[in-house]
Amino acid sequence: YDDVNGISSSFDLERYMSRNAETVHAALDAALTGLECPALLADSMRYSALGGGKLVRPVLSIACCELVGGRAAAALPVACAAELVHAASLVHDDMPCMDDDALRRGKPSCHAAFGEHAALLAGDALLALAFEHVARESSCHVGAHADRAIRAVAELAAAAGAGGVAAGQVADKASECDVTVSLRLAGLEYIHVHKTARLVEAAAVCGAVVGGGGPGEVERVRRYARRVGLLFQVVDDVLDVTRTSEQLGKTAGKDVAAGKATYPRLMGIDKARAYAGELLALAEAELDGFDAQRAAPLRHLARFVAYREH
Ligand code: GRG
Repeated sequence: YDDVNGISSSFDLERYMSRNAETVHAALDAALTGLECPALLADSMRYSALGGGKLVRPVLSIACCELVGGRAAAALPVACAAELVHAASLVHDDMPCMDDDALRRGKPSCHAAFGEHAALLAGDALLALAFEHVARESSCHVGAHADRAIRAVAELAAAAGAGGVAAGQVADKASECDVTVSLRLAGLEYIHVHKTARLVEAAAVCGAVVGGGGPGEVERVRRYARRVGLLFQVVDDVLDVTRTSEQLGKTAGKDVAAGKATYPRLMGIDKARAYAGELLALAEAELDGFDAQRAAPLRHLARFVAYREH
């Protein structure tokens, strides 16, 4: 351990991510196997939920469960549920009535591959499956903590709905047509906190809850994850600018090209970078009271989000 931050320099984040992502992928695959529904619905759901996402939210659930002393296996149902909500939101986000994207993760988006009706319903069904999965998995094991599962379902539902992702998306869409909203920093922050950070936060909180974390621990996990979620977006905006100028405007970042509000646009690139640094420091500070070894994955994850180059 380096004695400044109490963090192992030998910790291998890539290995930790890929090992846990593999476990999550297998569990998601199982949850999406044997669905009793028309093949079009089952296929479009599987295509969208198993289609090569990085599985950051589920790995975060597992890391937060382990942070508070829980076993990784206890976090698997909520980890899968967080990814299912995320997948549902991406399917709907790509639809013609939203962002109208033909590509997702380098492949045809769900509506491009299966048609609009199927995509709308695949999103609906993935969202419903998220909650069914947690409820079902938590009621079928001896010694399962139903109280924790109920708290996790409430947390995830709050993050997906009117207090989270859906609200963020409505605000984002409104800002596209309303110049005054799109130019205000508070408006931009509202969009990212709700649209992106809230689900990252819920994934982390659910992990800590099912891991048996106490109220204080869960709150520190919440603040850590909210900051990392926002950090992800600030860094994304900064990278969009660097990528754009590197490529001399050849293929400008989508948001920049569309003239959307971004952190560098509203505060300048240097201040946006400084803000990212602040968010990283604040996120890491929330981990200070935890066991250094258990917190190592989360420290490395926050730094990875901050320092990634694409
Ligand atoms: C169905 C819950 C629900 C909501 C509908 C369409 C909509 C309302 C919300 C859109 C939410 C959205 C697209 C947020 C952006 C999230 C984001 C940062 C995506 C990129 O996340 P990564 O990098 O993606 O984790 P991968 O591909 O790795 O999964």
